[in-house]
Amino acid sequence: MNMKTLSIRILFLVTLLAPRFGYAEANRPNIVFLFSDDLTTQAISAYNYGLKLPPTPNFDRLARDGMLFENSFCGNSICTPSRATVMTGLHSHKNGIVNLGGALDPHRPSWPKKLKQSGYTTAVFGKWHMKTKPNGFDDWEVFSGQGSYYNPDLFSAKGNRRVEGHSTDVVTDVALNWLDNRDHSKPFALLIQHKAPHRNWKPSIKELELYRDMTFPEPPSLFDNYESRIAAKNHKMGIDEHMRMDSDLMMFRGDQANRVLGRFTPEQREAYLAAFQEENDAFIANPPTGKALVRWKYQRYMKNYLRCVAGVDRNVGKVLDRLDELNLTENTIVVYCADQGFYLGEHGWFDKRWAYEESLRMPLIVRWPGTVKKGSRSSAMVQNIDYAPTLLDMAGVKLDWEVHGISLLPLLKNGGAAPENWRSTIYYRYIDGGHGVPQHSAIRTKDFKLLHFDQPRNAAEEASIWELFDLNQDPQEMLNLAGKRTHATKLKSMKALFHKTKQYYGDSDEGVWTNRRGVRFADEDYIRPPRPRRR
Ligand code: SGN
Ligand code: CA
Repeated sequence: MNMKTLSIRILFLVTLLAPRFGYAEANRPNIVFLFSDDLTTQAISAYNYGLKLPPTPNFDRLARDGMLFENSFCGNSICTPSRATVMTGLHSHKNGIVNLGGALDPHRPSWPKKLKQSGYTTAVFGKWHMKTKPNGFDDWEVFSGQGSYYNPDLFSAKGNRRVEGHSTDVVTDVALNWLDNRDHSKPFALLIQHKAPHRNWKPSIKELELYRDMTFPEPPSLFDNYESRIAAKNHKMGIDEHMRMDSDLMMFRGDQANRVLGRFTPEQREAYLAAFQEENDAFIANPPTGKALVRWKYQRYMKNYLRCVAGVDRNVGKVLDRLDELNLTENTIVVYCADQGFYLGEHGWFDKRWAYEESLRMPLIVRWPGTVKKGSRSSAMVQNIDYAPTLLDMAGVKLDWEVHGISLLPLLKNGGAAPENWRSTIYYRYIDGGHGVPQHSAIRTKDFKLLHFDQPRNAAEEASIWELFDLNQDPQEMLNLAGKRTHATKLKSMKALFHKTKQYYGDSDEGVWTNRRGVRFADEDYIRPPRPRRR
């Protein structure tokens, strides 16, 4: 046998036996999936919207070392539905969760489940929010529902416990502890899912002093009058009318603090009261009214929201540092994203839900040393339906169920450039109905957006069920062009594209969209079984 034949035989043997001894596993990339709640692209300095908001050094560090997706969107801008899409690769009308109250079918395929089946060790910590127990994970410890900012209760297969501290720190620490003690013979997928910066914005005490003397720039549409956008007039998510002074803004009178800070330890409460005392006293002594009050609320909102973001950013840094220390950086894919975007005062709003830009966008940054070009940016249209096929593709695992999404691996390998015939339209559908946001579907292309409100709530809405925006001319979406003669041809072609896209994804205006209550699973499938339904 010559040397060449010998080495081929050895190689063959190694390939055959390696999986049994775990060698091949060592080369499969690990995955750290960092997910936060309601953390919007405007708040991430790497997205660079020129808003002069504080820098986010650790998100920026990820972007510098990886790829940032500039045109990343969700398919339904609300928590549970978006999370179900991330897990399954399917839009809401096909994944079983159409609104906030939905529960994930534990028997459905998902990317973590598939990774586990293929030899990964998998774990999820923090905000899960899909009611049923996380399935497809070796370990999980999650909140039930929204979870608490302070001293959260964590539920696991072993029961539940309360952990003292701020939820962002607690979740990171629990996750990093798992990382240290995991099954080292396998590649891992670790999902670290933060509650912050979800309402009611309660930053960690570590961040309470940040931005104290700063005045944030106001978005030009803070005092939007919704002219030409009839449905938006009936919103219930205004900073002026719907944001609560006590529980949302920490502006306490009387004994309100005791109720709002009910879960806090005496020390945490003391730190909170001290941090807001002076400003609150000044407010009570001379309460602003009208527009001045909206401005005051906007500033307080921004400070607390951005302090929560700073806490997530700090914890992202902690995770990246730990990967460095453990020598895992080179062979670990880090994905950062959030479940949807959010309004930071644009249109006078907080919250999300609308197919308008700020809540339609979804931050997405991917680092994979050696594969993803450092500091690259992709302008391709990507959506949360793409995550499941992408993550499996990156791990070399075959997808074995039908998804709506497409793997982003070719883009990741190619500096962000999309293959020919990449999608040029994304599809959106929202039905939850909370915060006065009516059911609507939408499509977005690079240059235009079309919204369709299919459940008008009054005659005025009935007369204005289509909204068309020119995203280049009007990036803030202030002028609905649907009724304009100048745009009649554009409206027609966008409507045709809308129907085609809806059909392409197998959606229709009937059926599952009216089944808001979803399927009821066995009691033991739930983190906490729901109360029996009234007849
Ligand atoms: C809570 C919030 C709402 C928010 C939903 C959905 N109210 O109900 O403002 O829209 O969650 O958020 S709160 O006063 O209880 O915070 S989601 O991120 O879970 O979709
Ligand atoms: Ca959310």
